[in-house]
Amino acid sequence: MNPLSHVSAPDLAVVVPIYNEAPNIAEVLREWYACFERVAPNFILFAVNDGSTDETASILARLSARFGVRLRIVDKRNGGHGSSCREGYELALSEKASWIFQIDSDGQCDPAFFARLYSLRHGNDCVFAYRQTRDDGWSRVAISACCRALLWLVTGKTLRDPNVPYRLISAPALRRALRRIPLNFDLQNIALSLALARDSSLRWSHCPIHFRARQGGTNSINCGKIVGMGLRLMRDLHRIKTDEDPYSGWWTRWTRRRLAS
Ligand SMILES: Nc1nc2c(ncn2[C@@H]2O[C@H](COP(=O)(O)OP(=O)(O)OP(=O)(O)O)[C@@H](O)[C@H]2O)c(=O)[nH]1
Ligand SMILES: [Mg+2]
Repeated sequence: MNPLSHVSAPDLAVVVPIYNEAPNIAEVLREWYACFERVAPNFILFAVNDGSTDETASILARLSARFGVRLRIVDKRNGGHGSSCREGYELALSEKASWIFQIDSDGQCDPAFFARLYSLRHGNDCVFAYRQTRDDGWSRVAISACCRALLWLVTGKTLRDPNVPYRLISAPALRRALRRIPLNFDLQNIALSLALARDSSLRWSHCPIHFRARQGGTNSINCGKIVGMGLRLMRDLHRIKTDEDPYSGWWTRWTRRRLAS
């Protein structure tokens, strides 16, 4: 039986990708649960355990007993942040949630800003936070700048913080955008920002936040990994160019033109 069968379609579905976050996950879920219960009590939270090899799975199982049906634990093979978000997004849509909110699971996202961000949904389709101040170092600031430049190059638009893991999207906007993004695209959240920014029918709002440093555990994305991510992004763009699959959104056409010239 679907454990949520007695819960009405949620106003809010929260997607949390998790990989080896044993030092953080209990506190992150505790503080966010308290926040959602106050601000958006008809919510469900998808904790997407991305094949963690530490104690994350057993901690989540314990939390499941404490938090009940609003916590949905999803176990998957490790596929990275993008594939975890994508799986969570698809599940959120299948539960008919009105709004989908994504955060990370290492304690960098502070619930103190959520009430304000959530209140901005009225009359909007996308409410993205932007990191006005942040404690996670220059390399992360540089990554965000690269994402902003890429988005501008592809769409001609500037989003203040295209890779921010603090984003609220209406279900219809998310559904339309995901249709344009191949499942095997590695950096799903960057692709999602591109697809949303490109949709001229959407209304946007932005909300300043402070982004904390990772609360526990070790920094998992070093310079080598960042270069790898950049290379995979280029590979994905190339794959869109050469794929014979039926995907034929604006981005494929644009990329094909660019890579062919
Ligand atoms: N690194 C990594 N993170 C994943 C993976 N799957 C899901 N995640 C989650 O994705 C989020 C972002 O990863 P982080 O390692 O925090 O990336 P970051 O914020 O750039 O780097 P930090 O400074 O280490 O926090 C976290 O909530 C992870 O738990 C994966 O395969 N690898
Ligand atoms: Mg992080």
